[in-house]
Amino acid sequence: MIRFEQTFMNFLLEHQERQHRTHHFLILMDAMISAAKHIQYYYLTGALKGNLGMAGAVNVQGEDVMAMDQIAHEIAIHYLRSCGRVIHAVSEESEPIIPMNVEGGRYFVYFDPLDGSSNVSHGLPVGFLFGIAKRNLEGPEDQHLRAGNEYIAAGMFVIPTGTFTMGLKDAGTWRFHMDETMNYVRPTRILLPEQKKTWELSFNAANRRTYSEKVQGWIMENENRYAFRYLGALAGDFHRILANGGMFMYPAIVNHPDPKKNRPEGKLRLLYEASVVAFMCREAGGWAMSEKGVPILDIKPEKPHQRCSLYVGSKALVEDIAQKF
Ligand code: FDP
Repeated sequence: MIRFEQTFMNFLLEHQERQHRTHHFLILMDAMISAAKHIQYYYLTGALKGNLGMAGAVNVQGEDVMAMDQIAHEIAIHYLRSCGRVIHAVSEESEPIIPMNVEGGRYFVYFDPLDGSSNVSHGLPVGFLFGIAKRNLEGPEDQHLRAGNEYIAAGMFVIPTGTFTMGLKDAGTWRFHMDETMNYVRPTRILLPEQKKTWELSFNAANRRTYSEKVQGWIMENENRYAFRYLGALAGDFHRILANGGMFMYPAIVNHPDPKKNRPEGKLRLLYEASVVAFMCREAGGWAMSEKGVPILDIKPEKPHQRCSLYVGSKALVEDIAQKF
């Protein structure tokens, strides 16, 4: 007997029909899925074919080699543009906002096509993260940079592991796995576990002395209570937090011995990193704050590549550290 699993597309079709929605969002998500599969294919085969390298590198045939993040960007742009549903895209790999179907599109897409770049040369997991907001269909449209609480969906592909997690506004966070035919299947609803037994902390421990004294103090008081895990790719690290509970954090760097290396605004990008995980976290029953004491989802972006500090995960932990800010 063949055992069939529900596919992502079928799951989404049911969701849209239940909510009496159009099929435009399905067309957009079909483009996202195609892009993710194509990026995964390159990631798995690129090194063998001599296609991966640092920007500006040259392969053994003397041809220019594109960096994997540039390849991933071009793939994502191709599919998003050709689906016809995107007004503007913001990519981590492009300084300017990228106009697409400005007149007829319905969605704004903010994405990082290859997050966790230090893992690329090891073939270890990287992420493709995205947030989606919808055009104001009733009135004039002047806002194309949206706060996370205006997203309709946000998600992340972990590449090449083959998992895909997506939060849908007021409809939960769901995880899918890639099957042998490269279909994302088996929707599983994710809720952060209440039980502290499995909770983990995830941050770059090498940076801890560069954090504010308050944050360092909280770490000292709490670090022995939880397991510690850090992969160095937000999608992979946050994947674990969603399943096990706990907190991922990338605090502001304010005490670096070389003051030029301080990052008082934080390192991660609001539109396509922090807001994306914060959205999925909210839909899974969790919470996310910045060190300025503002919920991540309430931060209104002023520029496309704005940075912020990030504390995301189980509500009790995020609220606890937020009392120190
Ligand atoms: P990277 O710079 O290696 O692309 O914002 C990107 C990010 O990776 C996240 O994916 C990751 O969580 C973090 O930065 C890793 O930064 P550190 O190396 O400073 O820990």
